[in-house]
Amino acid sequence: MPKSYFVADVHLGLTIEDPGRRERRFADFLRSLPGDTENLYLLGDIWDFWYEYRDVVPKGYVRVFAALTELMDRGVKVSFFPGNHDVWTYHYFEELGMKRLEQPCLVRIAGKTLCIGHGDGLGPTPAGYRILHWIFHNRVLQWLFSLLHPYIAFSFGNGWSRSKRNRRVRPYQFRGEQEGIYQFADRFSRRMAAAGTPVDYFIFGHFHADVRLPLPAGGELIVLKDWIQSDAYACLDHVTGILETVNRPVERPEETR
Ligand SMILES: [Mn+2]
Repeated sequence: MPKSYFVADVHLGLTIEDPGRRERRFADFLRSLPGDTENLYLLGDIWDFWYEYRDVVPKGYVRVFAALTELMDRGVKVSFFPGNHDVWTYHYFEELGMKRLEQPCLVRIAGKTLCIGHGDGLGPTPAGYRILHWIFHNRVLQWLFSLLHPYIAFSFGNGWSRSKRNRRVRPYQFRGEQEGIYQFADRFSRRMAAAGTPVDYFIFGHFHADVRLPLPAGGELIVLKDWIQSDAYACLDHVTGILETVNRPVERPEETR
């Protein structure tokens, strides 16, 4: 039975918990995808900080790239969205064979309509975030950043990401209907339903929360958990049309002893 998988926020390279173990967990997940997998959607922030130059890419993540290319060689279609931590991908992922998508993206799989993306900046968003988003996506600033020596660029990028993580002591509390992403999905689903093409599933990452909320106009908002303390993904069965979300907390080494 053909299937599509969705995953977000692995934050490869982030130096909390055990980054090496996180990479292995993710590579194991990719390798474990069944033979009838048709699509894999990477919903952003798979890398905690990705910055590529025209001819140079960051070192590391070899197991993940090997597993991804193995999947594509097997015929699985792999698509990715840039998240807010891995905005700066230009050609490399496409060179590997992955398809770049921009959010919010409508896809139709097995008779179901899905609206997918990373989820940052959709719906009402604080002004500070919009400014940061503009800075990150500005071509001139990106070009200026590319003139920095990688030693400086990566100290800056990794430092930014770590400071952002350290400021957040407790996991993010998803505010349900108050959340901009919910309001986006609510409005979008009403418009689509009125046009006669209702959305069945909205699937996003970014919030590091495990969420499934029914929408008033029909359909469901799904937010995927991150990979920092769990293995989390969603799977759409093409035959039944059912979307299953999995969130498996990682066993701590002291718990296995
Ligand atoms: Mn994010």
